[in-house]
Amino acid sequence: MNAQAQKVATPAGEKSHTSPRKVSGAEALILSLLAEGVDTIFGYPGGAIMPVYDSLYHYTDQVNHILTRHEQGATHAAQGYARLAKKAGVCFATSGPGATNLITGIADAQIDSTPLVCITGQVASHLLGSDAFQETDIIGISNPVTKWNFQVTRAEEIPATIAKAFYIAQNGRPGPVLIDITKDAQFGVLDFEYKKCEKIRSYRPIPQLNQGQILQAAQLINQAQKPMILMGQGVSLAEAEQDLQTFVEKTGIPVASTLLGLSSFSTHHPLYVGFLGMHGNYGPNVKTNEADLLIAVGMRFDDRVTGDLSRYAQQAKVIHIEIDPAEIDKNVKADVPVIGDAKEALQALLPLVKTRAHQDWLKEFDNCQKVENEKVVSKTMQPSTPKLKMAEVVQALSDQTKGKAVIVTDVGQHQMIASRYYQFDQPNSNITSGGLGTMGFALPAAMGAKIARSDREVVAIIGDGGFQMTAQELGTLMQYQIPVKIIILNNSFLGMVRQWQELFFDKRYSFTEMVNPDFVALAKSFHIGAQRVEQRDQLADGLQNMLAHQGSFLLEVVVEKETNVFPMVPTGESISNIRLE
Ligand SMILES: Cc1ncc(C[n+]2csc(CCOP(=O)(O)OP(=O)(O)O)c2C)c(N)n1
Repeated sequence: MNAQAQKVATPAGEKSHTSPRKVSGAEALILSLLAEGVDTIFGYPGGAIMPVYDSLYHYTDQVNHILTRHEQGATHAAQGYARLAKKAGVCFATSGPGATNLITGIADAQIDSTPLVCITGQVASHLLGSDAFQETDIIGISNPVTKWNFQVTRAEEIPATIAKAFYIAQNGRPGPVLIDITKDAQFGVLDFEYKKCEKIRSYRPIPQLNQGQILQAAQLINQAQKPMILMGQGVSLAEAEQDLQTFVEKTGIPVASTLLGLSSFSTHHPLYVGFLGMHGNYGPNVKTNEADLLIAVGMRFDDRVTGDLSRYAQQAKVIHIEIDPAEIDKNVKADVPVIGDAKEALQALLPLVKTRAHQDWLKEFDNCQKVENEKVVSKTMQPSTPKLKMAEVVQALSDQTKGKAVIVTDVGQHQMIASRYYQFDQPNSNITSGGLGTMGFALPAAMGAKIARSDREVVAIIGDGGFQMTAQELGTLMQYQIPVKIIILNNSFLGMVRQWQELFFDKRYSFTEMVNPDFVALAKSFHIGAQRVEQRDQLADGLQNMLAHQGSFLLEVVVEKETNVFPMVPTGESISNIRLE
């Protein structure tokens, strides 16, 4: 298809027209975003991006701008938005500290393949390199954590640069891009015309499937006696959930999920065998080291999943279905790489694979689950003390929301517990900071997710530590009346670090105990509904109140202070040495 000139949006009250017209660089940016279908921008203004904000003032009936309380909040909100909207999240920041405050979110988006288009203002071109007020080399700083970045110094470059930015962020393996625009480029004048980018000569985002690889993969699948599917976020990014289910049901192969893969396959499905990785389920971890075939779909063999690589699945053949060729053989050697889109690959494999059932092999997973139930789950779910445990809270939430809420987790023990105990029953329901493990992610990300999908219940599950990293975003929830539900699992500790101190540092709790504010009073000061639950018999009602509440609501649940998340693969260990207690 040929690139088409896009219809040009105009400020409220003016007639629309499609022919080129003279606009400022700042207005060209807004028009370009509108041409890309952007409906929401998360951002924070400042001197070097003021012309852009001034243009935005005239377009507020066509695009929604959310003023977050910190630029990091803007990036995480844009990430949450992108994950649920299935398109790039957009954020704005000024130069210098505004731009550097974006970096954590950008790095997070890069490692978790989230499409973002970040726009930063920059000092005027003649000041570049002079240590001008609020000048920072954001191109240099963001270089290692962006899929692409570019500095615009001339107004005329803006439409084509933005078109390229969206194309790169959203195609192939998605990721963040950063466009830095000097103040003179924002003030400059150009004839505005917008053409969407549909191709870049040197970049082929979706590699073409190789039929030979597909045939080889099908052959291995048909011969395998103990095959396992390791599903990652690539399934959701390719919107291949249904294709995976069809493939699984035909081949009878058990499916395990990485942290970011969760919710792409129903946890209630009989062929779902659990969560992989350091705090994953017992069965899928140990059985990885017994399987004769691993079919990795859109996952990258992260070290949290593989444990000691030299003892990882040495006995297994590996089929790696992956869109990014750089992931092939990076950590685990693929016997058969299938480079391409997960949906296309699964569809190509489907007619070539035999209908099978792996009853004996599945029974082994059932047996592992029994061991895990006895050693871990039952102790957690039938606690011997009056103190609430995180897992009970997550289980009760799972029951009350029937596994259909969007769960946004922060980082720590609560994240692992939520991932283990929430029973996802609907795709696209899990948003977390996986690769970077960024505390402070969940509150703003939940905000963005709710804006993207107001029809879905969005529940953020956060530790008392992580909550305080971006708690100021309660102000954003208040200002824009975004009805996000927040559960703080308060153990008055940086729980996950405390767990490591207990297990590996002889209980030297060095700076992990926290004295916390009154979270309920804090939420109320932002006019957000709130309640504290301390007793088991208050939990069900507390959750019900939270879910029934019309606006945003913060439920603080005081949980056992010193509790550990098991199973656990100690760092550097083989996944076969997973500890149950
Ligand atoms: C920005 C950032 N700083 C430090 C860490 C290291 N870290 C990982 S988990 C954790 C503790 C989290 O504590 P809390 O938020 O209270 O959650 P809990 O583990 O108690 O559920 C820390 C400090 C991190 N992941 N991110």
